[in-house]
Amino acid sequence: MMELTGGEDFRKQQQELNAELEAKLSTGNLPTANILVAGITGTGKSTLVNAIFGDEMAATGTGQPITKEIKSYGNNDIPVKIWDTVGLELDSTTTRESIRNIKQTIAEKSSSKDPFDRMHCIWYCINSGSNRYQGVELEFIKELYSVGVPFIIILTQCWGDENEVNNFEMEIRRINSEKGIGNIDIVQVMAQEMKLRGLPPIPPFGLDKLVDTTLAKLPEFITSSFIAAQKISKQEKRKCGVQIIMEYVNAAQNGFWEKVPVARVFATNLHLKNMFVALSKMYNTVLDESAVEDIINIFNGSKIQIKGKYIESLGAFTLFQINFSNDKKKELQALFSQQEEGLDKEMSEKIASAKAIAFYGCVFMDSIDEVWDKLKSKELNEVRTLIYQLAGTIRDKLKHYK
Ligand SMILES: Nc1nc2c(ncn2[C@@H]2O[C@H](COP(=O)(O)OP(=O)(O)OP(=O)(O)O)[C@@H](O)[C@H]2O)c(=O)[nH]1
Ligand SMILES: [Mg+2]
Repeated sequence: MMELTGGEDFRKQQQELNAELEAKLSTGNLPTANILVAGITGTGKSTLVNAIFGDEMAATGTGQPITKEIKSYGNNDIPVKIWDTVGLELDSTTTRESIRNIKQTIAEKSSSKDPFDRMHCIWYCINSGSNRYQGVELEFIKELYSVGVPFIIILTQCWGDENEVNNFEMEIRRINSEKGIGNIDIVQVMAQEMKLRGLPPIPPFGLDKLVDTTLAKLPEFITSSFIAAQKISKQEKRKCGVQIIMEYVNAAQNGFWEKVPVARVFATNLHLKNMFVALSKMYNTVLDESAVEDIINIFNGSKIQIKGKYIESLGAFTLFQINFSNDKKKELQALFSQQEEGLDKEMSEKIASAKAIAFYGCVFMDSIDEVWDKLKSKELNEVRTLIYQLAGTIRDKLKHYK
């Protein structure tokens, strides 16, 4: 009986969290995912964080000392906060005390009533070349793992002999199971290109695997934040982008969130703008509302505007070029197969806005997707360059449909 109630409470809480997440997704104001990065000095924690979330993460984020051992950093544009454990040394006499303090901080955070405030994942870094997994480090992992936060071991700087690294990984697994620590995920990573004298550089690898593994372990309500913050997997961003578009399409079909009389075209534009901002944030660009307005104005000022009937006939075609999950595709197909003639004015307007939202949403997302590949992250941080690039890409796409 008790268990059933607990289960229902849990489900209810999950539903509430998911509803909250959906609301946040469509505004682009995502909650912040908390990730603790631990491991001894010099294993490559900062290098890894920068590779996943971009250099500006650590550069512009003011590190805030939480305790003697933990510093947190992040910035308002990235929906993730990194909790960095600094300066641990395996042979230091104070290490045990440090470990205790770190564990306590996480445990306190993890008992927070607000699930958004908890620690959502721990990345524990071990240098793949260290070839030892014992003593204080083992204790450290055991302590941290026992808090119950999703936990991943990362073997960093994997540029050495592949067999050796694999053997080391197996050794870690063996010891973990022997010590009853559990079956912890282990990911081999090379966060940054490695240059060795006289040899071609070894490119980074494993970052995508780390993103996937983390996504599989994170509580669902925080996954979109992590997806928006990371710079590795575009595919995941796309999935979330489709979700954002669908929310706006559904809202448009229902007459948007609030009733907007007559000025339907403007209403569509306003919602278009909000959708573009949400999509931009998902692709970690610096486009804010006014930048998006600039882009929309470029098109309002140009001759490239797609008339309703073109959207009608070309919308479906466009959508098929975009990677959608099957059920979303069916939803959009159904939308575009709806005829507006014969419907009353209000209904036909709703459907027309929904089609416009779907069409422009897909074109915008596709363009941002393309630009994201083309530009280096530094350039993506300059609003003007980004507006210019994006407007050009959108124009090229829309020209197709004129
Ligand atoms: N080429 C290459 N160098 C790496 C990689 N990871 C770490 N390094 C190098 O290793 C050194 C230490 O890396 P950091 O990222 O500063 O290590 P850390 O764990 O943050 O160190 P502390 O903050 O002192 O605890 C730096 O010189 C990095 O350039 C990697 O994936 N590739
Ligand atoms: Mg560091």
